[in-house]
Amino acid sequence: MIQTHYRACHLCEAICGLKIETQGEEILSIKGDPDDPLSRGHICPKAVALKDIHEDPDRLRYPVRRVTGEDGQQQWEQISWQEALDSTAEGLMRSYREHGVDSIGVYLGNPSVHNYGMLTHQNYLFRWLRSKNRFSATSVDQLPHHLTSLWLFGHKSLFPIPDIDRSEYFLMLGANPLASNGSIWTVPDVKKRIKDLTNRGGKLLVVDPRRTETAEIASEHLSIVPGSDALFLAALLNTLFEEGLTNPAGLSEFTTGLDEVASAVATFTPEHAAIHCGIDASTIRRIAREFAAADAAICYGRMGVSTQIFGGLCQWLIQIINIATGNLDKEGGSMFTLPAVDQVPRTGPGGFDRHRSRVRDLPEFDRELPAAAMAEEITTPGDGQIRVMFTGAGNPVLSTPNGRALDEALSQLDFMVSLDPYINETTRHADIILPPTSPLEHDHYDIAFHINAMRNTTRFNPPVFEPDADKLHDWEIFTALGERVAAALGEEPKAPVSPQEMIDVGLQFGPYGKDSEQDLSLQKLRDKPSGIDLGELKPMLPERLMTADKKIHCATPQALGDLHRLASSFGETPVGGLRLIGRRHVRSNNSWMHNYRRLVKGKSRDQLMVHPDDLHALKLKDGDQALLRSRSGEVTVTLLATDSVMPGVVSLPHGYGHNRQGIRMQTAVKHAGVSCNDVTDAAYLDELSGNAAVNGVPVELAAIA
Ligand SMILES: Nc1nc2c(c(=O)[nH]1)N[C@H]1C(S)=C(S)[C@@H](COP(=O)(O)OP(=O)(O)OC[C@H]3O[C@@H](n4cnc5c(=O)[nH]c(N)nc54)[C@H](O)[C@@H]3O)O[C@H]1N2
Ligand SMILES: Nc1nc2c(c(=O)[nH]1)N[C@H]1C(S)=C(S)[C@@H](COP(=O)(O)OP(=O)(O)OC[C@H]3O[C@@H](n4cnc5c(=O)[nH]c(N)nc54)[C@H](O)[C@@H]3O)O[C@H]1N2
Ligand code: SF4
Ligand SMILES: [Mo]
Repeated sequence: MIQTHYRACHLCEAICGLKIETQGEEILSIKGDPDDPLSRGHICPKAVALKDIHEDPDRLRYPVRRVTGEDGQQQWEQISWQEALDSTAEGLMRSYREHGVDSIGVYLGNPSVHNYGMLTHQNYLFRWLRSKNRFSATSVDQLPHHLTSLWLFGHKSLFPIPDIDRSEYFLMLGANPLASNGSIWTVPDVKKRIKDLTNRGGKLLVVDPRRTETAEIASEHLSIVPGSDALFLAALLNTLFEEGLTNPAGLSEFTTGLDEVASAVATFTPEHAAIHCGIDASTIRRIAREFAAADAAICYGRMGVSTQIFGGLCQWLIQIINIATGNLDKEGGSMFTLPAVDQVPRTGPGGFDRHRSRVRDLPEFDRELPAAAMAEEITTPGDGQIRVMFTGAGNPVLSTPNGRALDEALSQLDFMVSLDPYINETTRHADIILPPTSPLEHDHYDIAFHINAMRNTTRFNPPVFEPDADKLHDWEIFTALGERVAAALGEEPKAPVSPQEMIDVGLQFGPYGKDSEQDLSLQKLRDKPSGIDLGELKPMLPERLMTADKKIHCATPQALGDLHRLASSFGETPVGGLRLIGRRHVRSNNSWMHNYRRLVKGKSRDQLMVHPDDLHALKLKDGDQALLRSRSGEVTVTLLATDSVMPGVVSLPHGYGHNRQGIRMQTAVKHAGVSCNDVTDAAYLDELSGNAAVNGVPVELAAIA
C-alpha cells in the first residue's frame, strides 16, 4: 500500500513542507507540499537526500566502540546500547571525579538545532555536568546576532526578520540566500520572493566580495573588501545622521541613545570608508539616501558579516540603521515573529562575559566559550584542562578555525564520545559513537526556526517510519545518559517527558493556545499535517521587548567601545593582501552532505575561486594546483579562474577535507576536497564577540615548487 506522509524538511532553515510517498520500507518519492502555508510547495535539490540519508549504508545503526585490532589498526566493534551508555557515563564520571567537571568539554553542532529532541532534552544530561568548557557552532556562526538582540532587545533570540514580501528596498550584506535558502531568516522560496520584490519596482542591493547567485538576480551588486563592512555601515549611518535622514518615527517613544550613536559615528565618513571598502563615497551616500527614502526598507547581513573580525559591530550597526530609519518593527522592514511555541518568554535572555576561557581569556556567551578556543583548552595543561569531550551533531574538525590543531588535540583526550550517525573527521577520534535514529524515524517540530520565519506558521509531523525497538532517538540517549550520571552522583534524575508532550504544553500555553481563538494543541497540529497559518508578521513593539524597562537603548557600551577598535584598525591607506572568504552551494550542507551520490554528482565544487588578474600576477592559471597558506596552515587547492570574485579575494567552500584516515563515508571520501578550516586561523576572531572570523582571512597563494 502506498502511504503519503507530510513532513517539514529539517536540513536547512527554510523548513520546507514535504510530501513523502512510501511503500513498506521504501521511499517512493519526495515532493514539495503545496499546502504548507510557509513554503507553498517549494523545495531544493537537498530534499531528496532525506531518502539517501535514511538508506545510507554508512549511517551507523548501532553504537560502536573504537578498538585496536591485532594488526595495530583502529577498528570499530558493535556494542549493545546498555554497554555503550554505561561506558559513556563511566568515562564522563571518571574525569569528573578525578579532574572536576570542567575537564569535560562539550561541543554541539548545527543539526542539534534542527532536531527538536536534541534541544528539549540535552539538559537531561548537561544539568548534571555544568562545565565551563561548553562550545557550539554558534561561535562560528550567528553569535553576533544573539549579542545584538540581547543588547538592544533584551533577549538573545529576538531577531529582526526581513519582511521581504511587503518591502521596497533591501540592502543585503554577506548573505547568499539563493545558495543557503536563508539564514536567521526562514524564507522558503526566496528566489521567487526576490523576483516579486524587483517586479513590483522594489530594489535588492547585494554587498558581497563575490558576485553570488543572489547578486546575479539583484537590482545592484557592490563588491566590498572582506572585513571592511563595519566601516561601510558606519559611513551609511554617518550619512543618515549628517544629512538629517533619520526618522525613528513611532520607535522614538521607547528608544534612547541615538544621539550618542550619532556622535560616535561622526568620524566615520564615506570618504574614509571608501579607502578600505572599495565602494566610493558618493555610492555610500546614494545608498543612505535611497534607504531613507524608501517607504519600507530592510538592512540585513549574514555569515559574511557575522564571521569576520568586526562581526559583532556589523550586526549591531545593521540594527541601528533599521532603528534610526524607523524600519524596525514596521511592515516591509525588519519585524519580530510570534511563534506558536514561544521560546522568548520561556528561556533565559542569555548572558555575556560572565566567565572567560582559561587559556586565552575569551568571553562566554550563553554559558558557551568560543569554539576557536577549543583546541588550546584541550592541549594546555593545568587546572580546568579538557580531558574528555562529548560531541553531538557536530564536526568541529572541519567546521572550526584551524581544524587541524583540533584534529590533533582530539587524539590526545583521555576519553571521547560522539552522538552522531557517522564516523567522520571528528567522530573517528571518539571511543564510543552513539548513533540516533534516522531523521525520518522521529517526529518533528521546529522549535528554532519558526522564531526566524518571515511568516508565523506552525506544523508538527509524526515519524515517517517507526524505528525498530532497539533504536534510540537523540533525546532518549540524552535521557538515558542523564539517568546514569545522576545515579553516579547520588541524585534523583528528572522524570522523562517526551519532546512532543513539551510541544503540546508549549502550544497550549503559547500565544495561540488555550486563551486564544486558535486554541492550538498538538492534536490540532496532527489534524493539519501541512501546517497551520498564523498570519503575516505584525508590529509588536514595545510589548515584545524583553529589556527591563521595555525600551531599546541604542548606546550599547560594548559596541561603542568597539568603534575605537574599528577606527584604529583602518588608517589612511588600504590594508591590501589576499583575503580568503567562504561560499555555499545549494547541493551541499556544511560538512556532512557529501556522502549522497545524487548531491555530489556533476562538476566538482570545491575549487578555490581566484580573479584572473590575481592569477596572472602570480603566473598561475585556471585548473592549476597551488598552495593556499595562512599563518596557521596550508592546503593544496585546484584553481578556478572567475571574475565573480573581486581582485584580492579568493573563495573556498568549507566542509570538505574528507581525505583523512579512518573515515567511513565512502562517497564523501571520493569527493574529498580540502578543508578551508585548515587555513582559517583560531587566533583571527572578532574581539568583541569571540566569534570566529572565517571570512577575510589573510592568505597567500603560491605555485607548487
Ligand atoms: N570556514 C568556514 N567554516 C564554517 C562556516 C563557514 O561558512 N566557513 N560555517 C559555519 C557554520 S554557519 C556552521 S553552522 C558550522 C557547522 O558546523 P558543525 O555543526 O560542527 O558541523 P556540520 O557539518 O553541520 O556537522 C554536523 C554533524 O552532525 C551529524 N548529524 C546530522 N544529523 C544529525 C542528527 O539528527 N543527530 C545527531 N546526533 N547528529 C547528526 C553529522 O553526521 C555531522 O557529524 O560550520 C561553521 N564553519
Ligand atoms: N546549501 C546550503 N545551505 C545552507 C548551508 C550550506 O552549507 N549549504 N548552511 C546553512 C547554515 S549552517 C548557515 S549559517 C547558512 C548561511 O547562510 P548565508 O549567510 O546566506 O550563506 P553564505 O553562502 O555563507 O553567505 C555568506 C556570503 O558572505 C560573503 N562574504 C564573505 N566575506 C564577506 C565580507 O567580509 N563582507 C561581505 N559583505 N560579504 C562577505 C560570501 O561571499 C557569501 O556570499 O546557510 C544554511 N544553508
Ligand atoms: S530549502 Fe532544501 S534543504 Fe532547505 S528546508 Fe527546503 S528542501 Fe530542505
Ligand atoms: Mo550555520
